[in-house]
Amino acid sequence: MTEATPNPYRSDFPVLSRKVHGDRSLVYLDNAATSQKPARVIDAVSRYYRETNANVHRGMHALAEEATAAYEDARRHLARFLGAPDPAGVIFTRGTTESINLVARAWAEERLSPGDEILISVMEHHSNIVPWQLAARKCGAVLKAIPLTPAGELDLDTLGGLLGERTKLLAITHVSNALGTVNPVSDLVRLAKANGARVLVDGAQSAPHMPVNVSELGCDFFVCSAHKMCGPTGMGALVADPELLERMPPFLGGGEMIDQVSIESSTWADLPYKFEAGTPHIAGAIGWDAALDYLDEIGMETVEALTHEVVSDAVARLSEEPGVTLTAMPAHRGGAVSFWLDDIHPHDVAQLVDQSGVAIRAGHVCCQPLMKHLGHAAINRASYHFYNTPDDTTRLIEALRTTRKIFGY
Ligand code: 7TS
Repeated sequence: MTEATPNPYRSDFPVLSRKVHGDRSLVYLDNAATSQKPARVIDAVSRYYRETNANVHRGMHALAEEATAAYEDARRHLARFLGAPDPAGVIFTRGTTESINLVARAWAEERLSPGDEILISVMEHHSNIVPWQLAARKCGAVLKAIPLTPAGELDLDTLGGLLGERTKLLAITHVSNALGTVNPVSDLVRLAKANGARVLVDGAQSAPHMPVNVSELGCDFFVCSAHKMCGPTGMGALVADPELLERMPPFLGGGEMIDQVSIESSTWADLPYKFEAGTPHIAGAIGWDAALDYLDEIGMETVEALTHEVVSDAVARLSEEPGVTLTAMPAHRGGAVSFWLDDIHPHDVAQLVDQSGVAIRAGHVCCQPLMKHLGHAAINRASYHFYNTPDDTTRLIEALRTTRKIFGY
């Protein structure tokens, strides 16, 4: 059993000190769904509504100017955080899902012809599958998927047959939300680009846990969500080369995204506003900025090292635990560890574990094609962040043992 290790960041998160089901102290292992928020992010959002609240980019008064400055500071900050050279290429969206839909609609549907191919993988979240199916249906493109090895990694031996001259887009997750696998995206970007394909990297599960530099990755589109990065929900981004975005039509029409409007036609605003129709999630941007400040102070190398440490310990102990079968053993793993407990239904497991105060996820975790590959309808998933500790895993394991007893194992 691992000794309790003090984690200096845990106390920054108010919710982590609460109890559930009476007197059970909360163990939060559902960070892949959404991370918890440190007090300073909650305070930044609250301060914005208390002291500043105004619409951006249109007001001619003090509050509107302050709100606009704070909103644009957040954009510049995210560009720096992700290594994007130009904030004009940072489009604020509602999250990863909306960002991918934006690219599917404004790039894929516009650029692809019948027979062109979009390559994804079997481990993708539905958000990185369904938008491409919708786009493919409209433009006649074909969707193909890289299969997986038994360890839960991309089967790179198949790439020779899948990545060809018809491949116009590779849309791939950086880190799997279900298996935890960290994919070799730099190598994949190089290979895809050598074949003349564009690349979208789904960074929903990488940006929260590791240093990401989109310029070094070399991808055309990078997408992520604030709420998995200690920031607010309803907030995310698409990061792309402004030159590429310039050549794409708008995704949504409305206020903010126009230059001139007549009854007959309209012209578009400059980037990034062309893709930000309507009043944006101003508090979301401000909260995200505070979250990025927090992550900057800790350092993403430290975030990655802490996550790696707590997850490696969890993998080692869960692998030895009677009745537990891990779904994957990738060589490189992010924050997620998924498993089955004997043949107990994952929903029963999650519900019983919750009675002990331990929050994990059960189900297909928005990865039904992956479930088909695994041959199960559902999994259990414990997903960690840098503020989790080995004690959390101990509580999970105790709760799993209780669950087994209840089911007569
Ligand atoms: N891509 C990946 C890899 C994800 O993990 C998620 C969310 C998304 C896309 C969609 O992000 P959103 O912010 O637009 O919803 N993943 C999960 C999860 O694993 N459990 O709940 C949400």
